[in-house]
This record gives sequence, structure tokens and C-alpha cells, in this order.
Amino acid sequence: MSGATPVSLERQGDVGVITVNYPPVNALGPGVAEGIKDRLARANIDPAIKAIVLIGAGRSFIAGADIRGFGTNRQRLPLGQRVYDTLDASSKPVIAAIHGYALGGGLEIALACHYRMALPSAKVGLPEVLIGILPGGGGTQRLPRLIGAKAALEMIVTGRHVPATEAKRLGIIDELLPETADLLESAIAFAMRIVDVRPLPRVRNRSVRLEDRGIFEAMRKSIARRARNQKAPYACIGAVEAACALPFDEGCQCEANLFKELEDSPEARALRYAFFIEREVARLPDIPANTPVRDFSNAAVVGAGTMGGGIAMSFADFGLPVKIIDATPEALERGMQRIRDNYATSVRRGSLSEDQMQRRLARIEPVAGYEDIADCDLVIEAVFEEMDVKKPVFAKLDEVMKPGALLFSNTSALDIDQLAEMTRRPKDVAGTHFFSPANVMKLLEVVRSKHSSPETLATAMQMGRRIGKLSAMAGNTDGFVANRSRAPFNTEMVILLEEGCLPEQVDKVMVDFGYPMGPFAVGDLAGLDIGYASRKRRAAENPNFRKQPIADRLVEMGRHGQKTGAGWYRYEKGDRTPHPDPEVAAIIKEVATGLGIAQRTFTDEAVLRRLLFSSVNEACKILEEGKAYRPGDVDVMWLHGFGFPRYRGGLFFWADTIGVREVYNQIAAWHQQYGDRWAPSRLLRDLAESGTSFREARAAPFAA
Ligand code: 3H9
Repeated sequence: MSGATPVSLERQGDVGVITVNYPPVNALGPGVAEGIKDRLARANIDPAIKAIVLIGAGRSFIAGADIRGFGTNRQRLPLGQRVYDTLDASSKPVIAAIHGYALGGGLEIALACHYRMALPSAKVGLPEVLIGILPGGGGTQRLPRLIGAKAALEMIVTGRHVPATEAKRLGIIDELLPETADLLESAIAFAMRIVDVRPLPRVRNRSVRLEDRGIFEAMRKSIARRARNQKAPYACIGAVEAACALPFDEGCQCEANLFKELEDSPEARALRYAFFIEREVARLPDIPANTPVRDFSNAAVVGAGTMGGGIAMSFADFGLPVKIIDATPEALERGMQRIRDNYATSVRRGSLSEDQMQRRLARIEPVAGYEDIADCDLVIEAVFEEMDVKKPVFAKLDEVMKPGALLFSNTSALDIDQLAEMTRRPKDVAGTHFFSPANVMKLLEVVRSKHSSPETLATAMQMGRRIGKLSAMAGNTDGFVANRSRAPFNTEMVILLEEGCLPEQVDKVMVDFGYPMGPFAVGDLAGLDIGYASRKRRAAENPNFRKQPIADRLVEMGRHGQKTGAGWYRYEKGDRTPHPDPEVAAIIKEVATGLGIAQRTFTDEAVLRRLLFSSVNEACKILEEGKAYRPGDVDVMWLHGFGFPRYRGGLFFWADTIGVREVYNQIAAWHQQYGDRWAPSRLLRDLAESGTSFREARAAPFAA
């Protein structure tokens, strides 16, 4: 290595090998792009070097620009002087040798090289849109020139990671090696084969293949719903459109202008934040990273209901064999049929092949009784959500499961300590709360009992990651972190009706905000009887529980949601479209009159704040009680458990865009107006008084 940069140049025969070594994933951190430029210049003037290979050390080629540098006073070089431009201009051929990831600026560097070769396991992509920006290193101009506008547009607007085999088919990769090949050796051999080929194949000199002028409008239409309130996806489309209309340098200028507009936009800041909290959530400050994790290669699920079936599918989807039991053969068969139907729907929709379905189904083994699961490495209880039903299940699991097997519960609210205490191995017990549908939703809330050992918790977190989930730790409190912080929102939305809102207004506000569906429509989808049962339980436990007479009335009338053709909305047979229902409006009016509550109108902003501020306050209480590690953990749960719009960062990130003082003042005012349920949390008051943002809030030490 020459010089103190993370980039080295070595000569191997006639070939100069430039190696990027910036762990863990070779992002373009400080000195990397400069290092590549510098080594490239040296290689170009070294008469002994005839061709150049650019390769990454460690597990990746280059994962893109350093995301931490965005929004800071990052140095921006003028067009023509950037690493991409100098690679392109090299008079000696440059070959990008790709393994691991070539993403964002990493792929843009590869596109600026004259040739690209890759191992089949490599992935390439331009995922900038996922962090609220667009490719800013010429990617929007080179990719369409290389693979045509249509394919480039799709890759850039979705940001998806494209496997090298597909990238070869598309024309991004010139040569695909066998997986076992020595990448460097092969790249050097390739370099020697093309060493004298001139002119050098420069992507910038190609013209764009525009298959159909309508692709841009069609893309704008197709993303309209998903990308509402966002700028980056549209900027991506605009930049590819520019590639089709303008000479290369002008197209790059257009890309650079759009990049500048987006780099520090609110959506880019929120999406960068989401990227980092999703990684931070895996770190458990009070459990050492080197805590041993228990080996597991299979699982069992007790309970073949909707949740149990979804959990079993999650294991099967990620290659782990899973056994499933239920109380009766009929219930088990019903559960298996639901699993088969779910997979069949995916096959029909084209998201799963017949062959994949068969392989996944083969991993799910329905078995008759507890003895048949005794040998499994871990078991997840997913029976009816009642303490009296779950307790005997834990006693039984303790009796039958082999020593060392971990016992998890999928409860969404019940006390994990009590379940652990039903066993002689309380250390091996924890909560693993999946969200519905369990095979689709990404969040896994790992719930820590006061008995859970660090090993059990570390294993539960890892189990989630093995089955494609984002695992986040929660303390043992009613509703844990996700549902507890969401509960006041659910109460306020019904109280808003008493005060004069209609379900359709509340839903519209939340959809406009960015949720895929409004909360009342979601309620109808999930079934209103579920909330009814849990309200009855809570009311029995707590005399101060805020009743929801409107919601109760609907359920008592048999309006259980979509499944009964009516709930908050009315549904036509065989159609899931919610229609506002005058009957519901009449019930609302009648209940409100009975309660003596005056009806008034609400602005959309007032509705939004009323719902989300109530949850912000509760989430502050959760931090203050040490039931979550960090504000970011709460935000991850809202993003992945409840469909909170990612480009708004999460509950706390969004609240910071309003400002902690304003949030506090409003909550304090509502406390005066509505009483105790709006009492501001101590933490919220402290933050407001000290002018500390929600994101910087410190939680109390974790209390299981
Ligand atoms: C861009 O390139 C803009 C350009 O168009 C033009 C500019 C002018 N920066 O995810 P992991 C960290 S925009 C900074 O756990 P994996 C990550 O935080 C960029 N840090 O590993 C983590 O740190 P820690 C376009 C980064 O194997 C560690 O590396 N590129 C970056 O599960 C390991 O990451 C992207 O958007 C980065 N670019 O997944 C790619 N990348 O250990 C973003 C990673 O402290 N990265 N880190 O928590 C990824 O998608 C995944 O990290 C990757 C590896 C798939 C590469």
C-alpha cells in the first residue's frame, strides 16, 4: 500500500491492481474516492502498467457513497473532476471486479470503468431513491445508455438490488465468473485479454435505447400512490428522461442539479435516519455483542391459527424446518389449509413459483402432539390470547421440550414473567411478538422478561434476523412497546368521532399523511371484535379505562368489519372497498348526544396531531420507564409494525419536525381540557424545558 489512504495500488505483471479497503462494506468514506483517483493517476503514468483492475477488499466491491456524509458540508467536485469522470477518461482500460455489493456510487464507479466482471453471488443496484435522493455519480445517465431506458428506469425508481446473473442478462456485467473462481486472478487474466482493444468502450459514448416514449408517464402513474408526498422517485424519472433527451454532459448536469435539491430534503433526512436506526436497533446496550447465541436449526409453533400459521410460514420461507401443533386435528388441518391457501395466492399473483411453494410447504410439518415437538430447538406459543390458556401451555412445554430448547410466546400484551414462572427454566423464556400477517410484517418485538437470560434474548433477536425480520427489544409492560405506544392513538381516533369527526375524514388524513390505509379501514380489515375483547379485559382491570361506546355499539350490532360486510364502513359483497355509511354517522351522533358532547369540525392538521401526539406522549413514558432502549427503537417499531410512512422517519423523528416545545405545549393544553389521559410525561416536560429533541432523549436504564 502506498500512502495512508484506504486505497492501494500494486502491480501484478502488466496490470495495476487498485484495491479499496474501507471496512465493513467499502463505502466511499473519507479518502476513498480521492484514493482511487490518485492511484488511477499513478497507474496511468506508470509505463509498466498496461491495464488496471479495480477491486474491493473484504466482503464487498463498493457499497456506495458514505451516507453519514450527506447533509454535512461534504466536498462536491465539479463535473469532470469526480472519480467517475476520471475513471471514464483513463487512457488505459479499467476493469471493475465485483463481489458482494456494487451499490449506488459503487455501481456508478463500475459503470464508469470500461469493463465489469462479477461473481454470481454479487448484487448491483442504484438504491439512492430509498434514501430520498437519486444517483448522483452519473448513474442516471450511464445506466440507460448501457441497458436501455426501460430497464434502467425500473432499477433506479425501485432501487432494488439486482443479482449479478440478472445484471449479466441486462448487459450491466460483461463477464460472469463461476462462484468458485478467484476474482482477482480472473480479472487480471481478463485485463490481459483486452489490453490492446481500442477505442475503450466508454458507456458515456453510447446512445440510449428508448423503447417507448410512454414509459415515463406510465412510471409516474404507477408510483403515484406509493410515492405520494415524495420527491426522489420523480427526480429519478426526470433524470432518466434527461438521459434520453440530452447529450451526456448536459444530462449529468441535470442529475447534479436534482441531486443538490434532494440531498438535504426532509424526506432524505428521514430516510437516512431510518437506515441507521434499523441497524442500531440490533445493538443491545446492556447485553455484550459477544454473548453466546444458542444454536437452532428448526422450530415448533403451538397453535395453528392465523398468527401461528404465519409464524410457521416465516420459518419455512427462510429455509428452516418447522413443526406445528394444535389442540385438535380439525384445527390443525384448518390451519394447514390456510397456509396452503396463502401460498397458493402468492403463486397466483406471481410472487412465488410453484416449485418454491412446494419446497416451503415441505418444511412445515403438522404433528399430532407435544411429544412430537420435544426435540425442536425452539418453540413459539401462539395460542389464544388469554393468560389462562397460555399458562398451561408453558407448563406443558417445560415438561416436554428437550433441555436447552428456548420457549417463546407470541403474546401481544400479556405478562411474560408470569409465563416464565410456569416453567423450571424461566431464563429460557422470552416474548417474540410478531405482527399480522406474521409472514409479511417485518417487525419482531422481542420481549424481555425479568427472568430472560442474555443468551435467550440474543438468540431471540438473531432468530428474528434469520427469518428476515427486524428484531427490536421491548420491556415487559402491557402492550410492550409497539402496541402500548399505539394504544392512545386508537383511543383518540374513536373519541374524535364523539367530538364530530367521521371515520372517512380521519382515514383520509392518515392516508394523505402517508399511511397505506386509514386506521378505521385497517380496523375493519383486522376485525373489530378483537379490540372489543381487549377493551372488555382492560375495563375489568382498570376502573379508569376510557370506554369507547361507539366502537362497542358497532360490534354489538354485529358490525365486525369486512368479514361481516360492515364495520366502520359498509362493504359490497366480494369487494373490499370501504363505503362511508350513514348508519355509522347516525350512531356516532346518537352516542355523542347521549354523552352530551358538542359536535365541531376539525382541520386535518388537528386530527393528525391529536392522534400522533397522544402516542408521542405514551412513547415518552415508555422511555422514561426504561421499557425501550432508544427513541429510534420506537421509530423502527412504528415503521415496521404499523406502516408509518418511512419518509417521515418514525413517530419521534416526525415529532421533532414539529418541535418538542410545541408538542409539549399542545399536550399540556389538552391535559387541561381533557384531563388525565393527556397528562404530559415527565420526560416530555424535561425535553421541552431543556430544548432537547426527541431523538436525543435518553431512556432510563432498561427495566424488564
Ligand atoms: C450514493 O451512493 C450516492 C451516489 O449516487 C452519489 C454521491 C455523489 N454509508 O447494512 P449492514 C454501514 S448513496 C455509510 O449492517 P449488510 C452500516 O451502517 C449510497 N455506512 O450490512 C453498518 O454500520 P454499523 C447508496 C454504511 O451486510 C455497516 O456498514 N448505497 C453504508 O446487512 C454494515 O452494514 C446504499 O444505499 C453507506 N453507504 O448490508 C447502500 N453502507 O455496523 C447502503 C453500509 O455501524 N447499504 N454502511 O451498523 C446497504 O444497503 C447495506 O449496508 C449493504 C450491506 C447491502 C451494503
